[in-house]
Amino acid sequence: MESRLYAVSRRALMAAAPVAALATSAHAQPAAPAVMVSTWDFGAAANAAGIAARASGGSALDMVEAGGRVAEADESNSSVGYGGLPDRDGRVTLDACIMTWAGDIGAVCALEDVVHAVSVARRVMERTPHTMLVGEGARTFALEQGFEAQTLLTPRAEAAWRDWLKTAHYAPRPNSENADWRSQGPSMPGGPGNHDTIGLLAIGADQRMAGACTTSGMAFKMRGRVGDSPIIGAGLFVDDEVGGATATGVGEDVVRVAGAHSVVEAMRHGLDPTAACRSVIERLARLRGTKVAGSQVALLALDKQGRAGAFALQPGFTFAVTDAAGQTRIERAGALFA
Ligand code: SD4
Repeated sequence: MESRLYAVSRRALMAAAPVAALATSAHAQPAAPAVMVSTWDFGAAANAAGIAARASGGSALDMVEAGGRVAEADESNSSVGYGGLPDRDGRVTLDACIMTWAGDIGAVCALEDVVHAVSVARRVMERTPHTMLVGEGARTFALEQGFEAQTLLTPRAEAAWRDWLKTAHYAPRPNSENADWRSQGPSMPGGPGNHDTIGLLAIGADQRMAGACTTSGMAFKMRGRVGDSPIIGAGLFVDDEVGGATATGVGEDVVRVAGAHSVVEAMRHGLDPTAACRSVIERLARLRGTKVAGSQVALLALDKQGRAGAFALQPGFTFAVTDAAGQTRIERAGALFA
């Protein structure tokens, strides 16, 4: 794997240092075992919140929830929670799921008006006899649970949607989550936001693992469309004997190969996290051939030993890896179509 290692102090991360700031402080670090990983460079701030939760006695479940909430609350992130780009009808709809070491799971799909979808997913897990609530039912449940209703469509997201309406052409662009890709302007792949999703995996101080995934889904998707992110086994899977995995990119393609579950099974059979992710990306490419030539799918894994790895269809996927001391490095995954 090609990797860029950026040393970042926990304090800087707690201040949610912009990822551009990370890029200027590059120097290689000996890699300590990771206790938290998350997708994309915006995962650095999420990991900082997770590490803070761990330091104050929180479990792996608390870590991934805390991290997911950071991304959900970040207005500048056009792909998760508040500020997320809407569906083609102009409505922001959120998908999220969460999974523990014990196989407890909860998920929400197409949740509207409630920003912390990851926390609603946790409530579904903890307070209902079910594992997944969708649409109006999810919203009603969230409000009953005391979550506040708020408008998630920001003026910026609305403007992007109105601009998109001029052509109404649906075309996911790879890697738009990355600050460095965004800064290269709209002509680059990944210019204007269309992909999204933060996937998080953590190992608690008690060595138990949990994961979460939260997204506003593909920008300008059809109303009612659900991707991989809230689907256990596709966008997220954790097996406390082995490790966990999460996915980002075109959800339709992740679901086809049960992405996260397939990665965990590959690790169970002895592959390290990078090789496990690679094996599933290669399988997707064999299955779909030229149909995935222009789209992005990226898989990220963390095993029980604290080894992190990732692999993607296209170059440009980055992920944040944090050790128990709160040191974070941003790595760039290898890619099939590099
Ligand atoms: C989805 N997998 O809704 C999400 C989108 C995503 O990076 O991850 N984009 O299909």
